[in-house]
Amino acid sequence: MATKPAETAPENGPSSEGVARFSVSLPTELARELDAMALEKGYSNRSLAVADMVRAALVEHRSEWAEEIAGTITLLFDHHKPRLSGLLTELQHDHTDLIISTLHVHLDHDNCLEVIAVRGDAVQVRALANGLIAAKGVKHGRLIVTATGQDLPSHSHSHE
Ligand code: NI
Repeated sequence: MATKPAETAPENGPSSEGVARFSVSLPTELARELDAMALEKGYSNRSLAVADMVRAALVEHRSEWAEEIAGTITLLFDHHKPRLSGLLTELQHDHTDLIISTLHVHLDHDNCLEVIAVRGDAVQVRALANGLIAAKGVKHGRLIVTATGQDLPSHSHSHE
């Protein structure tokens, strides 16, 4: 059962800068692993790590019902595969309304890496991603969905 999150504070409003403190009970081993992971990932404290994990969970939860999503489609493919490059290009030319930018990297003699930034109607973005990823010859593909950023509380710094 997906419930819509409560209204958030006005963007960059003073209340969005506040800090809520609460205690969480975790099994000892889980807490130890959390601290080890936070350290390995370079967080200066446990709270920052947990806050990022909460944001990631919120993005995933909201993207399940969001009408508009943004993200990247990452594709790894062999450009020697007959008609694959042409097909991928054609699919992208048919969806210029969803595609913000495409980065193409010639990884080595055979392999190409393409990272496609997308934003738009969730159903259309997912359909485009599925079409690209399912194309014969694509070795690996993923759609990473992020929030559009408009309703997600951030770190205390803001991007003006
Ligand atoms: Ni290439």
